[in-house]
Amino acid sequence: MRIDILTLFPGMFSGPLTESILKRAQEEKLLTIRFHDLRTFGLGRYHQVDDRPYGGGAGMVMRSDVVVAALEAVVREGNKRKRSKRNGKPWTIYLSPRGKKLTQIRVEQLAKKHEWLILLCGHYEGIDQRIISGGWIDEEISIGDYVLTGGEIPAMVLIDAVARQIPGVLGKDASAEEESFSKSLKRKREYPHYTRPEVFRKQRVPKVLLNGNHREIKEWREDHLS
Ligand code: 4FD
Repeated sequence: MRIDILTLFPGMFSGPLTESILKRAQEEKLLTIRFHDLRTFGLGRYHQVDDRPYGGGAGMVMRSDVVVAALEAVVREGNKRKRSKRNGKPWTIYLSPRGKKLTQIRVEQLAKKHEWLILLCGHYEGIDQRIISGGWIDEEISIGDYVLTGGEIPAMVLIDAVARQIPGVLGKDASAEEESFSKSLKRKREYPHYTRPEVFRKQRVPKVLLNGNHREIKEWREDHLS
């Protein structure tokens, strides 16, 4: 999967995407992430990307001409590379607190349906509405009902959730576990988990989990679903 990120703060992404599982996924070319600094497309001497809202009010709005220039440049560049591979069309997502709430179901659909995602991270009060009404955005997504200073952290959440659905990104054990966890999420029921040490601050792991009797363990878990 290829993911292009349009952001005013590409530096914010350096941490989480270059560690652990996401790092390996990129090394193994299962995942390619590219960053695009929106300021590069800004206008004039100060590379202006935002402006005052028509009709007045607080805050600033990201300019349609700047954002669309960036989106079109990213699509053009993406189409040049690796046309041989099944690149498909990009699916453009705008991260916004007004978007549709992200769920595990939607994460799984995105990973399955799209080989190429473009993520637009908004700032200020948001983006000019004509970017959305003009058809440059396929989907507006929110990671939850709260407001953050920008769409960067939501973009990272989305990337992490989608990346671990790409075949080969998680180890074999983890993906088997994933399947049942994902199912359990869907019915929102879960059994308690334990790992070493066997005794922690005087609390023991339930004895049944230590005896290796899989039928008894299965029963115990069924009896202890949340
Ligand atoms: N809950 C989320 C996404 C973005 C964001 C922004 C309008 C503010 C939270 C558009 C206002 C974008 C979320 C940037 N905060 N902040 O997914």
